[in-house]
Amino acid sequence: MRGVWVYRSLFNEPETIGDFNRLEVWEAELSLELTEDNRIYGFLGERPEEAKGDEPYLTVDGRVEDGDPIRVSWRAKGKPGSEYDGWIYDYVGYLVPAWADATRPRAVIAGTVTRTVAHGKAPAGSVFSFYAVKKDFLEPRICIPLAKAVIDMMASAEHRHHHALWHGSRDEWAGLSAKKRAALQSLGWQPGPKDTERASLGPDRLTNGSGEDFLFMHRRMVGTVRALDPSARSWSRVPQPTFPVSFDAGTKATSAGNVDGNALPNAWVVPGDPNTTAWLVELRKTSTLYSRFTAWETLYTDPRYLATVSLAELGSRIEFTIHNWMHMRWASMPRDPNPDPAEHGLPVPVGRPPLDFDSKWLSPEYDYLGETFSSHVNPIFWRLHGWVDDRIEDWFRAQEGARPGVIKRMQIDGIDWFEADKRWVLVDEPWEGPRDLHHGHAEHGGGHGDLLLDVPTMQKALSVIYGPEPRTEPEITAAGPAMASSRATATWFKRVED
Ligand SMILES: [Cu+2]
Repeated sequence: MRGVWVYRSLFNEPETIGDFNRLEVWEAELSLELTEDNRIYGFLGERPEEAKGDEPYLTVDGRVEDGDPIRVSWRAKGKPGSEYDGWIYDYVGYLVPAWADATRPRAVIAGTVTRTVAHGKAPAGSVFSFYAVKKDFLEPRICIPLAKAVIDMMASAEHRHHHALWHGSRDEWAGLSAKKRAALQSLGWQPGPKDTERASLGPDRLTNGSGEDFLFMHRRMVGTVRALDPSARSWSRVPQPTFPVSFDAGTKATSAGNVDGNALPNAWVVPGDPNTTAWLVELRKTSTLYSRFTAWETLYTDPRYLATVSLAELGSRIEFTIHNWMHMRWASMPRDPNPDPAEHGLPVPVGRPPLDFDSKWLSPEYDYLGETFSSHVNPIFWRLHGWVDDRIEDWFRAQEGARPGVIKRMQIDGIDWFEADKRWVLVDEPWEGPRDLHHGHAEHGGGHGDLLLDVPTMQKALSVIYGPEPRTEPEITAAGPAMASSRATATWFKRVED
């Protein structure tokens, strides 16, 4: 029920009239929000190109009742002081059944409406039919787009493969066989220095420095994007729920459904995976926002807590709690980016298979927040990672308060960072991926080379991680869409209890 609908009401005309225009009563925008106790509320009104703030509309208040079909009823009342003042209409509708074989299912409410109170020459007791058709979720890429330079860079094959492989290598390392580890090492894609790798999900994840890798690598990404697009700003706080439409002065029709860019997309069903499906629902509840997200945010901004943890522990805890949960709360169901109109936009509820390297997935509209190949193409990623990055300075201030002068600032490869001291900062060279030691930038010093972003090599490394066991030698098979992986959701941001 959540979302924006096109509402259409029709006369109950019993004779054939041959002209559908004569059946029209009203076409308007219906917006609905659903609470956890099945109350619905919202607006019904005509949406101007740009609201002046004095438009009439009706406010909607009602209930959803479970059943087959689902029943929905509401009363709409005209806005006081407007030309709809005093209007009262009552509605009963049903969510029409879905066809199992429908290729492009769309939610529709069909029902009946009555004028409960007369207004003007319109008598009470008139009855009309209506149906409402659900609009697509207004994606952040449309309502709060990133600068073209950012999209071009982040949607490139190099950056997509780098982000996917960087996360995949450290997330999967602890569970890889010796052969797979050797194969990744031979490609230079082990997470961290060879033989002292830093797995992000191993038993020592809070103390091995992987959390510093997480904060450092994303600090560079955030800096790169802000240099290209200064409007890519942080969430200063985890966004509170807001109503997805507004009739306030200046509100543009193009923002209806996602007024501030932070609107929550609906959950979806992941076939064969009831746990993930339930998690997607749970994540979107306001009660989960207040219990989980707010509790984490309070902890990770509390100087008393921040003064007690190493940067590595903080990074790892943030990564696998609020960070992963923010990714999945704001993720909207992935859709096929295939330019062929027959395929384009079809639901892909399990997302891109991790070894499907078809060029269609490079399309800028493939910006699914739930996997690392695509999340950083989504505008929400930069708000979310801005929030994560701001915790680094909170941590530094808390450390300064508790033990002034102990943590020393320094730059590493052009990134503002901290000197390793084996207690509060564990790693002196955070891991970003393999580097070309022969072609370093002199100004970065320290003999650090450029990051190696060779796509065929990165595809081989991803095939090691997500593909079948290598045979005897660390010899790699060519990657490609034909190489089916059994790990359909391996690259999703995970639920890790902490
Ligand atoms: Cu990332």
